[in-house]
Amino acid sequence: MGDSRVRSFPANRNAEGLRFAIVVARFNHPISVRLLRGANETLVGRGAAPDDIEVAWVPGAFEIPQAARALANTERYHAILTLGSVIRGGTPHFDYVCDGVTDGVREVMRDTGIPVAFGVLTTDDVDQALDRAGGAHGNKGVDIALAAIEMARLLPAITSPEKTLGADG
Ligand code: INI
Repeated sequence: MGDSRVRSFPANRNAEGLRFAIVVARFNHPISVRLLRGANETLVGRGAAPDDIEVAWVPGAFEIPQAARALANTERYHAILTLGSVIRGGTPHFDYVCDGVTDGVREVMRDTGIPVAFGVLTTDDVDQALDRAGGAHGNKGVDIALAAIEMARLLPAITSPEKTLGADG
């Protein structure tokens, strides 16, 4: 966009040849499966081979960072996706789980350098979560699959620009 003398890295959302791990929380399972379907369909729709997508289920959102770190440390994946939903109850528990998963995912990304897309819904009620899991407000699984692909393409483009394809190439 704009001045052609300015170097830019165009968004590339082609997932061909990329490997992904998806960590998904079983808590609020009906929401999780909708998010997972959206993420999977988007990765495959963008060219990822189904064999190059691995899914790790964990009990709840609080466990997501630990599994994401273990997966990142294998160095088998170009990006990791995290999916789940935390729904506000009548106690401060919601805040602790939200803090744990957001801080934890950020730390995994910082410590490993591997993109970790954040797809954990944090909502006041189930309806808000359903709206964002294939309902009125789209599907967060789709959004974060695109973010994961884009980041998996961007990082090598920054470090080895000579080997990089153009936008969506
Ligand atoms: N885990 C979630 O993924 N979503 C929630 O809404 C939730 N609530 O409400 O408690 C939740 N709790 C479980 C937590 O993530 C851990 O699995 C548990 O504390 C064991 O470590």
